[in-house]
This record gives sequence, structure tokens and C-alpha cells, in this order.
Amino acid sequence: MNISIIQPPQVAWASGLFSGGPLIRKSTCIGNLANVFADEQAWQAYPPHEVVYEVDMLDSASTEGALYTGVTHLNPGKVGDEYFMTRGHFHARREQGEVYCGLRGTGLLLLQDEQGAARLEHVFPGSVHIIPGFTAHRLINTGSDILSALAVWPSAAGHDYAALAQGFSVRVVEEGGEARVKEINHD
Ligand code: PAN
Ligand code: ZN
Repeated sequence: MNISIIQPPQVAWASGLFSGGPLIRKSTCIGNLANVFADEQAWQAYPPHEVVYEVDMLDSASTEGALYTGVTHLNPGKVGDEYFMTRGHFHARREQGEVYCGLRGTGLLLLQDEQGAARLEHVFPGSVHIIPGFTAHRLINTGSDILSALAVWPSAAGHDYAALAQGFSVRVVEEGGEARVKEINHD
């Protein structure tokens, strides 16, 4: 028998950069994030093509039972006093979970259940985050470096952005040089 030994793709843990695999890259710019940040005027004042985050994903199988692997690189920055963050989503298949691992930079992972109850976890190099099903998730960069986090999730999970059109129930802003969590009342 002639068994071949395959060279897998690699991720550089310190930077989250992939090499050696077919990759798909998706950039999300300020202009793509309408109604995400609270300060509409500050958002309008940004060049729309300024990149907020990039996701590099291994181009792998999308069949039921398969897993996707991707790294999100979230730039440091603020819109008004609110830190740069990902759009955030529930999975279209609500019961499907995900694992995030912090690689570079510091920030927060905002988790919110379907009843609107939110919690936050610190993200840092080496942090491991178990995101259960039925839980929306968003990364927030509260540091001055790029925040990079590796994620593994079921290919069949899908993304539901519309369910959070009203927004999450907390916002994280800078106040006096520190991150402060503000609760939002949507009623
Ligand atoms: C991540 C996210 C990534 C970008 O790969 O998709 O951080 O965030 P948004 O999708 O909210 O723009 C993930 O959670 N996948 O399921
Ligand atoms: Zn997800």
C-alpha cells in the first residue's frame, strides 16, 4: 500500500495568518456596517472603504457534518466612543455552536441568548470560548493591536444577521481610557 502523507494548512499562532491552504478572504468595511454603531454621525464621517475586519477561511467542505475554520482579524479603532466590532450573528441553525480561540490582541466576546440576556468574555492570546447553540456572538476590539481569533463552526450552521437588526443589548465604549459596558434598553 502506498499511503501519502499530506501537508496540512498551517496557522501562525502569534498572528493568526494561514499558509498552505486554499483560502477565502472576506473584508468588511465601515460602509458595510450601517446601523451597527450607535453614533450615526461618527460612522458617516469615516471613509466607507476603511476595513474594520477581515475573515480568512479555509476553503473546506460545506456538507452536513463538516466544519469550517476561519480567523477573524478585527482592527483597533472606534466609531465615536464605541470600539470596532464584528456585525455579530445567531447561526441560522440555532442549535449549532462554535469554538473561538484568541490568538492576538485583546478584546471581548459578547454573547447573547434569544431572550436578550448578554454576557461578555475576555479575549486574549490563548483564551478558549465555547459558544453554545442559541447564542449570538460578536467580537469587540478594546485594545490597540489587531484582535485575531480562530473559529471552528459547523459548515451547515449558516448565519442569521437579520435576527439582530435591533442590535445587541450591550454596547462597549471607551470612557476615560477604559472599556465601559453600557446596557441598552430596546423597549
Ligand atoms: C465567525 C464570524 C466572523 C465575522 O467566523 O463570521 O467573526 O463576524 P460576522 O459574521 O458577525 O460578520 C463566526 O462566528 N462564524 O460562524
Ligand atoms: Zn458564528
